[in-house]
Amino acid sequence: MTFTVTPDALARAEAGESAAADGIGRELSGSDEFGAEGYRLEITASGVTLRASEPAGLFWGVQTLRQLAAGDGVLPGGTIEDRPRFAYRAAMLDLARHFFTVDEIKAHVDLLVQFKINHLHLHLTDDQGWRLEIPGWPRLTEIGGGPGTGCDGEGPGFLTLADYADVVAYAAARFVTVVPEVDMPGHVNAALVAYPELTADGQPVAPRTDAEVGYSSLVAGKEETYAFVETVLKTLADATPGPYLHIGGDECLSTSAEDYRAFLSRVLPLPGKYGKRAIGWHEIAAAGLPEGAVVQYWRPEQQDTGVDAAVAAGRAVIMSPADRVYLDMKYDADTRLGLDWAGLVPVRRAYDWDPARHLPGVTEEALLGVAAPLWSETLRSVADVQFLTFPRLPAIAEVGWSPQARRDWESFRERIALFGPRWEAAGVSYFRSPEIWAAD
Ligand code: TNX
Repeated sequence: MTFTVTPDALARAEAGESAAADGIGRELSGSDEFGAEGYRLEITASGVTLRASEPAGLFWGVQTLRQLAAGDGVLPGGTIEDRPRFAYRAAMLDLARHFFTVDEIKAHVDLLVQFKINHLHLHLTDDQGWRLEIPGWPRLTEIGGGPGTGCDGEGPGFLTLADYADVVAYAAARFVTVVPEVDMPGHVNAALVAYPELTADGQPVAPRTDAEVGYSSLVAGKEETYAFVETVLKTLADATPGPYLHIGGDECLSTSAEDYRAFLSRVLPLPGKYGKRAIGWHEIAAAGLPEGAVVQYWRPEQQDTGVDAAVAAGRAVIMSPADRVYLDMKYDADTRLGLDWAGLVPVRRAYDWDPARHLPGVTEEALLGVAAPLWSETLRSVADVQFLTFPRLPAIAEVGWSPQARRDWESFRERIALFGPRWEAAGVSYFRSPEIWAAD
C-alpha cells in the first residue's frame, strides 16, 4: 500500500495551504495529545492524514513526508506517531569570523528545517567582526562589519536591525526560533577597535583577522562597560521574539577569575530584566546563575564540576561537546576545511553518543537539548557551510529528536544515504562520507 504525492502538494502542505486534490489532510487535534511539536501521520492508498496539537507539529509532520517521499513521491503506507526527545535542537552559524547574508541565512534555514532543527543560534560578534546594528553605537558595524573584517579580512558585512527582523520572521514562519549571541566579556576585540573608551586604558587597539582566542576582554571595573552591554542586550531583547539571549562567556583567558565573576554578576540578570532567559557557554557556571539561565557545554572532556553544580542548582543544560557536534571539526585527516583541536568528527561519531551520558551530573531531566555550532574561521562560502553541515547535522538532529533506544547507526546510514542524490539535484554541497556512500 502506497500513496504518491507531488512536490507541489508537499509545498502546499508545508505552507498550510493543502488542497483536497493533494491528498494531504492536515488537522489540529484540539487537544495537547501530541505535545508542542509532535504529530501523527496516517498514510493509506487513498491519502495522507496529518494530525498535531500545534502548527509546529503539522510542519514537522510535513518534513517527515518529505523524507519519506524519497525522490519519486511514493509514500509507504502506515502510521507514524512521533515527537521530539528535546525541545531545543539548534544549529549555530558564526557570522563574526565570516559574514553570511540574509539570503544565505534564509537558504540555510530551509535546509535545517528538513531535519526538524528548531533553533538557529547566530554568533553575531567576536574578535574579528561585529555583525548586528546597535543604535547609538554606529561604529560597531561601520568598522566592525566593514571592509577587511572577518578571518583573513575576508568576511565583511553586517545585519541592520531590519535585516535581523527579516531573518527572525523567515525563521519563525518555519517554526525556528532565532537565538542571538553577543559574546562577552571576552571575544570583543571588534567592539574595542570601534570604541576605544571600552578598553582598560582608553587607548585604541588594532583590528585582528587571525583566529587566536582569549586575548580581548571588556573591563569589569568600568561603568562604560555596563552602559554598553545594557544597550546591546536591550536592543537584542527588543529585536528578538524568542525567549533566549546568548551572552557568550567562553574562553575569557585574559579576564581574571574575579573580574569574570564580577562582570557576569551584573550582566547575567540583564536578559531576565528584559523578559528573556540567558544562555551562556558553560564557563558561566563559575558565576551565580539566575533562575532560568541555561549553560551550553562545549568541551570534549566528560567531566565538569561547574556544570554539575549548575544542574544541582536547577539550571538547564544544552549539550554541544566539541568532539561530537562541532560542525567545524574536520571529518577526516584529508578534510580541506575546518579545525581539529577537538579531534576528527566523522559522521558516526556525531551520531553515536547520548547527550544524557556525556557528563555525570547531567541527566535527561536537566537537558534542554542539543546544539551543533559551526564556527567559520576556515569558511569562505555557503558551499563551505554546507560541506561541513551535511551529512553531520542530520546525525545530530536525530540525536536531538529521537529517543536514544530507537536510534541505530545502520538505520540512519541507510536513510541519510538517500539524501546524496537529493543534495546533488538541489546544488547543496555535502561531504560524501565513505561511512555512508561506498567509493564511487
Ligand atoms: C572555541 S567553543 C570557541 C570559538 C572557536 C572554536 C573553534 C567556544 C565557545 N569558543 O571561539 O571559534 O573553538 O572550534
